[in-house]
Amino acid sequence: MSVKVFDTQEVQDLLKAASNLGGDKGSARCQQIVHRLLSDLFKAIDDLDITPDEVWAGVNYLNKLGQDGEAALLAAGLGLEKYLDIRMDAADKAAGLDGGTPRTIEGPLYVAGAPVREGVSRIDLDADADAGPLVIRGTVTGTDGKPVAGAVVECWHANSKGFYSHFDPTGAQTDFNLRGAVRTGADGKYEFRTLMPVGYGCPPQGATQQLLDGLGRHGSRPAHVHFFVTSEAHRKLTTQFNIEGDPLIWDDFAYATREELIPHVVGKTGGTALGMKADAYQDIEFDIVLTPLLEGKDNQIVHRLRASAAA
Ligand code: MBD
Ligand code: FE
Repeated sequence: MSVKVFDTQEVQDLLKAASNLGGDKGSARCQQIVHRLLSDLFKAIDDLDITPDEVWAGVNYLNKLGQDGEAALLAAGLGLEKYLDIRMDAADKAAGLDGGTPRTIEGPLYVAGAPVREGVSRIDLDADADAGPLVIRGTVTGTDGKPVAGAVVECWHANSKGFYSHFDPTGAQTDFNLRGAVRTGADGKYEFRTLMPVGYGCPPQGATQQLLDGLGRHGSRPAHVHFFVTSEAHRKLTTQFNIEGDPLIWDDFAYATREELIPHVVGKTGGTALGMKADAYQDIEFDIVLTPLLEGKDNQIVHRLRASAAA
């Protein structure tokens, strides 16, 4: 069947009616976006001769996606979240803002509410026999190189199974295991005492992996650590680093890897004195450079639904 109906008056009228384009109730922005997205979908159905069976498979897929609570996970896996970063990078460049630590995607697994400590926080609250000790530390500066006092550095990462607390299907972790927040002092320094993470994999029976299977793609990420860094006089930074040496570093299903975000991992001793679970530990120095407000405003604040818990 290679009929083409998209450009007919009937279909164009249908699109306008369905989105209530130009209507006096509802939101003009909502109407505009729905009209455009629905038009693009209708056009794709015409162009690719997408069959009724395929359309209903897609509609059903959306139900499963919602049931599984994986819409934000799929957004990461399809590169939508990366695309937003590419656009924000371009906007920064156009505004002449550069020199900060590169952003990379937040992902769907942040939990708000970690207790804020001064300078250093031990965040491995639950035992994890398969994970070795890790210190993550660095200095927060501005693009002028001066330490930033009063910055809040939040981090979160997976355990030795690649699971995040609060979202762990095994129920093995308390809410803020491997999640922390520290406030910098005058020296701008922060430090987390924690355990080495392992890379994440999408739930094998979930909607995201189902689609990835159809594309012949894997659903895994290299081991990584997420950060939010906030400071009154700077823009909020959302970033991550990868664990050097992970074989998936340049094969991340969520496309978050950036060359500047692969700090060295250095073996050290003296962990016992730091309260770590063993004397030999891995050390990652990750300095963070924040960018100034743009005309007095933080244009990097992203509003999205996020989990939260009470510490
Ligand atoms: C993760 O840990 C993650 O960071 C992203 C982006 C998607 C799924 C799991
Ligand atoms: Fe993650």
